[in-house]
Amino acid sequence: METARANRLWADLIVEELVRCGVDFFCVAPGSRSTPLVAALAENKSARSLVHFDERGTAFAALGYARATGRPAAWITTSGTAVANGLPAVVEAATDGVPMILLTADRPPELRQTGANQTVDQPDIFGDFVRWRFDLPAPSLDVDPASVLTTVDQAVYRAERSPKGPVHLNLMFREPLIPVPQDGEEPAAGPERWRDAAEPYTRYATTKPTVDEAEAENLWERLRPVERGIVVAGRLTTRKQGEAVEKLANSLGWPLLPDVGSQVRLGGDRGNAAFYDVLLADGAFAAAHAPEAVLHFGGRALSKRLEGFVARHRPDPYVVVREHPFRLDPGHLVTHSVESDVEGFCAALGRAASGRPSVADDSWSANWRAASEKAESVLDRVLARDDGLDEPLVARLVSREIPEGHGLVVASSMPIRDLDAYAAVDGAGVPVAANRGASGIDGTVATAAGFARGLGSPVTLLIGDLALLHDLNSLAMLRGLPVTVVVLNNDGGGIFSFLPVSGHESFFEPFFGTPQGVGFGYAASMFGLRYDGPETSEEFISAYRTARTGDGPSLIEVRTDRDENVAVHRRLLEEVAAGMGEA
Ligand SMILES: Cc1ncc(C[n+]2csc(CCOP(=O)(O)OP(=O)(O)O)c2C)c(N)n1
Ligand SMILES: [Mg+2]
Repeated sequence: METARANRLWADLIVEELVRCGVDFFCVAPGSRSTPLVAALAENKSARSLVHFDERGTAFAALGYARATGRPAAWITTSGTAVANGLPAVVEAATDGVPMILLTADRPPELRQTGANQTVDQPDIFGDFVRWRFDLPAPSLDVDPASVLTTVDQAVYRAERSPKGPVHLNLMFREPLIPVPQDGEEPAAGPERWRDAAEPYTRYATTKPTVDEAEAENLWERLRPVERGIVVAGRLTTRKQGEAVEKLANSLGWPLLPDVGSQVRLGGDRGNAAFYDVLLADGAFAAAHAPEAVLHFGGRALSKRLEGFVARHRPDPYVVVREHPFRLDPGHLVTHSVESDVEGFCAALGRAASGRPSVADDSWSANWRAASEKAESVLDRVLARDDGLDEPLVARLVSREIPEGHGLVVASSMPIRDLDAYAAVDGAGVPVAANRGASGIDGTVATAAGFARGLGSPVTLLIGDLALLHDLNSLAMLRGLPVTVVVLNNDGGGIFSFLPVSGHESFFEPFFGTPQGVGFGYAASMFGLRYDGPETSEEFISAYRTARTGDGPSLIEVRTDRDENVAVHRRLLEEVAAGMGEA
């Protein structure tokens, strides 16, 4: 009975200490070895949970939750392959700096490497994708319970401090896993000073990487003589960060190129060069707008054209500012790398610049802005020409129709590229989440479920058919959540039709196009989602408006054709280039 009591005590300590540290959302899949943790969770009044049968989905839900709140969620699993199913989300979280607490139940040492059931070598299973890992001993009433608390405190700190990311606690439990309730028996208790408080046992002071004022001054010395610089807002985690970058760009007089993940691409400042990706497809524009310098904030920007454009012109200085120490320089072009919190850096550079103002060429940023506005008006004109639906149009309609206060999750592949390139600037400035650390097409529905739980508001998910099939079972997580899934069903991997391999007719279709010939109406009814299949933009707007006002989940399926999609994209870029020529 001692063992069962110790299991319960340690599980209670772990769950309660996580809650005290601000980690009060738990993503759970059923299993036996994790019983003590789940029992503790179920009885903790401040803890909330999301329960789903697939650990890959619960891990991505934890990721989506952290993307919405900036705080880690805890992921609870049983032992064995259940743990391995967390790897895709852990890879994404590690690559994109998203905090997460992984609590994996395990068998005790005497059962490891013995052929015992559902027992695998799991303490180091996530390798270097976790910021910290710790293999706790099996619970025992002989071990100081404070050691459990300090371990949890350290785990949360390591997940949340820079570089943020996943942290793994492997938790062994010996049977019996849970005490049989006994009348009048006192539960085993934690340390006294902890029991009497509501605080974590060890409080960690929060830290942020900040830039030294002298460094900011030096940097400004290098940037000040630049007449033609650009500011790139890559993937940022909050709208406040995006706005700080916008403000800095405006005060420098440099145009801002906002990536879809910058939190200011949608509903951002009208002065931004929001259509830079479309503009850079125009050879004449790109040749006439070579930047001398680049100031890049946050994660990688999505646009391949921007990457190529910058690589061709080799700007110097090329400054990268992000909140982690890792290299962000696939083209090996960066001259200055700054690890700093984004808002702090913008303020410091703004201060440095206020004494010695920028010499930026006014017509330079005015040109970018005017060209971007012109590009958008051409796009509107071309897209309005026929009333059928195509993929760029759906991305544009979603960006215009999504209401303030909602959230948007975008899948990898064409949906995020279309939103990046074609989203309207006059829509709502909603938070945008996308798994672009490792750019997987997996776990996207689950990410949207976690994002909706974290925001506590309705979410739209824009996704391709293969990405939706890949995570189909996560539709079960949407029950009761106001999530609208907009699926662009082009019957396969539409992105591959843009690549040179599409010219290889002998093997392209079976190995890359991979048509599945499915419709999502049956999936919608299987998982209890409202379903619509609009064919015109008017029908789409009406279906979307109905869906987004509902309390529950909906699925809107738009059927498109992969070859036609390539033609539509080509036509749009040609018309914009022609329109720019006229201007
Ligand atoms: C987990 C994972 N497997 C494979 C890929 C490679 N991949 C990138 S896009 C894509 C096709 C996606 O198809 P769909 O979701 O229908 O979007 P579309 O390309 O049609 O816009 C694939 C397989 C990936 N990024 N992630
Ligand atoms: Mg597709």
